[in-house]
Amino acid sequence: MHSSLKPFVGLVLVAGIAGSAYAQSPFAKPQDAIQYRQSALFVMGQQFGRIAAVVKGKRPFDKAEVARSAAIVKEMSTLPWEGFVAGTDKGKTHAKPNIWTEAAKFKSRQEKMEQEAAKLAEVAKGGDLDAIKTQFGATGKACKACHDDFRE
Ligand code: ASC
Repeated sequence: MHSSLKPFVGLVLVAGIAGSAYAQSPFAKPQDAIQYRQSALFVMGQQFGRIAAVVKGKRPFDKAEVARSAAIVKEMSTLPWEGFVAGTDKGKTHAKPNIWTEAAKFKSRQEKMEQEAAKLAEVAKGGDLDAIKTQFGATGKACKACHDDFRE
């Protein structure tokens, strides 16, 4: 290579590395990653809200309905995390920047919530409203713990 080209090749490499965390993600653009995680969390919130209404006595307890909502919450609880790609802390998002600087803590919050949601789905299949109420509380606590630290 002609020595005068070397700085340019270097620049291209640096640009490639800077963009690579994003380029390796499955999303076409940063806003898609943001929208993806928000979509999963929105569906989760809607279904969790239906269970909340039952728990608060504002909606009649239909065992099959609650079991379905809890199964959806469980499934949704696994989805948002892949949307928290590096470089998606800006834009239409409530994500706090410490999601990327305290990654281990963020991951432990995710895992806790997934575990509680999985338990809620299990309990909901059983159809015992008191047990559902208890596990609903534990799951909501896990939602809140993450929001307190990582959501604006
Ligand atoms: C919900 C919802 C949340 C959690 C959280 C629990 O219904 O949308 O984000 O519960 O408020 O504290």
